[in-house]
Amino acid sequence: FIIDHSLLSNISLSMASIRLFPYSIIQQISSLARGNAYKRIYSTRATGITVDAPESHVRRSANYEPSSWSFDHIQSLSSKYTGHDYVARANTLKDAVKMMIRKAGNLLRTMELVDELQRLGISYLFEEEISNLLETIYYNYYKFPENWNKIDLNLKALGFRLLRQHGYHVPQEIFLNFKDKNQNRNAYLLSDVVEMLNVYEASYHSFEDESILEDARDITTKYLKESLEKIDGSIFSLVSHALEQPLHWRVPRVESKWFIELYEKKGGASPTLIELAKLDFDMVQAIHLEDLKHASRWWRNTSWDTKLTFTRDLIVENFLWTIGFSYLPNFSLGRRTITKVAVMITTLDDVYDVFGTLGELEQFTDVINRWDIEVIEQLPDYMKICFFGLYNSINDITYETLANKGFLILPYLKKAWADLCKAYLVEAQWYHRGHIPTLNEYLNNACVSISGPVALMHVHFLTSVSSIEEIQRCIERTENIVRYVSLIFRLTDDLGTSLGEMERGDTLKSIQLYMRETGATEPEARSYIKSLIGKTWKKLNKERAIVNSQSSREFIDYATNLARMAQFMYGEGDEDFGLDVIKSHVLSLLFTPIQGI
Ligand code: 0FV
Ligand code: MN
Ligand code: MN
Ligand code: MN
Ligand code: MN
Repeated sequence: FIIDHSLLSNISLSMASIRLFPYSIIQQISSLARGNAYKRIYSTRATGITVDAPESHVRRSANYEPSSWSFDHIQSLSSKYTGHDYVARANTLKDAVKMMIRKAGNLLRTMELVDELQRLGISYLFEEEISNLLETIYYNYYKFPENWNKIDLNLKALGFRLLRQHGYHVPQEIFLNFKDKNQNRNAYLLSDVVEMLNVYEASYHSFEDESILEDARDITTKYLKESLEKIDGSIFSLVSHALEQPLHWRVPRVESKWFIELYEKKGGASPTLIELAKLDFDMVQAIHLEDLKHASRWWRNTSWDTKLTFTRDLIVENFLWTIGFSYLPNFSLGRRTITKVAVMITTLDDVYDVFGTLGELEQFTDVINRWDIEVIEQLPDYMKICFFGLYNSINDITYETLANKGFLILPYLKKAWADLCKAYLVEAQWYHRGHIPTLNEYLNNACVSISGPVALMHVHFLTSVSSIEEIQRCIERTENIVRYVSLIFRLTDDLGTSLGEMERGDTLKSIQLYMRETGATEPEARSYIKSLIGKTWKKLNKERAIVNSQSSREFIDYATNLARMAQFMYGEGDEDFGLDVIKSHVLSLLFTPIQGI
């Protein structure tokens, strides 16, 4: 049992906070009655008093590591890839690529070019060209089944994926008979592997009831696994990368970094595309650094790192999440805001999971609900710091939106934060009272406590949509999307963090609950949770197709990216958030330009 002495000296968490709770006696009795193993001695250096603490007064510690990057280090970061010369060079290259798009010639080369631009992370520079192209291609080849015989399987697959990505409906029947034709395929011609790879990637855009695509996924997965023995070079890298995780599940910025390096090594790549992709990567990274520095100054101003030392100090890691939502230059305010949001989420989460006593948490939740600065007097000092910091930051965000866009978002934000804290409290009550929920009961609450809904509520107001009526409509229509994304987020978080959480003491998470309910072993439970993630992706795909309106597209893409980012941050689910793996991603995505310093 570890007491954080630095906290005790920073904010005087005296015995007064314990005396505030008249019902602590009752809890002491009930915890004794349960023979509670968590009863510990609670001693404060500040007062030197030692008391026999009831369960609810045991302050746990997560023993989080200190931040890997100091404030001064973050503020000292800079990139040379800014300024007129780089912009001018990028513009010249952009014109050259526009010419390439116009002159691509045949359908296959055109589609491959669109795919490459996307994977290189520069398709956003050619949005209009690409959307015109896809529209023409859709009406000429994919919309009408009588035209399907004009294109071969590889083209069907490539087009199917690109068109579904962009919100066009191409039915699964375009792959009718695929299964029969591929029963005995055993040649490993390069063109075959490419074709099977494209069908494989297409199959991840399926909805729940699309069995043709389901079969296509099984067949291509098997084929590609076997092909690994027979292929090498860049096609080997492409196939093994795809088998690790399909393109549809990958975080765009991370994928681009990987793909640019592969594309350069691959023979026959366009030097213009390579140069533009690298230059753009580095120029965009320069923008990210400024966003990070901004967020880090906010973090310094909250003083939370010194006042609330029990919490995670993860400003850089939290910033990395926001690059997952969107890396585009026009999402700067979004990254700055979401970094603050993510920091406040992780801090509140630690208050509820690790540091707060149940009585304190009930009071805190009440204050959040009332959203009233007048009533914080009753809170312990560390919670005053916490609530006041949150209150100020949310008001700042609200004010910024009011001044720039002319509408008042406070009611939406207040509700989203209150819902989050209510869900946190439910988990704290389960834990402290020893209640074990059913998996379903848990998931209903855990889809909120994972913070997807609150983060995405903020994102609604950070897109380029400037009409409050349209945003309002988007909020209503994307409720299911938010729910599915949050479920994927929750399940991947549980795969990645629940072992540490069980050691520290926490409510049982999805894996442990599934094991309890079914008698499954841990590996079985993990594989069940992974299958649930796959199923949820299909629901999400369907919902993306249903909601499909121009003004919600941006939000839907950011939301989908949150699911992707969760899968990226937690890896295969055996690593913990904030560890060395993430450190290496920070260095590679954030601190190191592709073309060198
Ligand atoms: C989860 O932590 C956590 F803090 C996340 C996912 C932070 C990032 C948030 C956003 C980018 C919006 P933890 O595993 O402690 O959460 P639970 O809910 O399991 O306590
Ligand atoms: Mn929690
Ligand atoms: Mn937690
Ligand atoms: Mn927890
Ligand atoms: Mn967790």
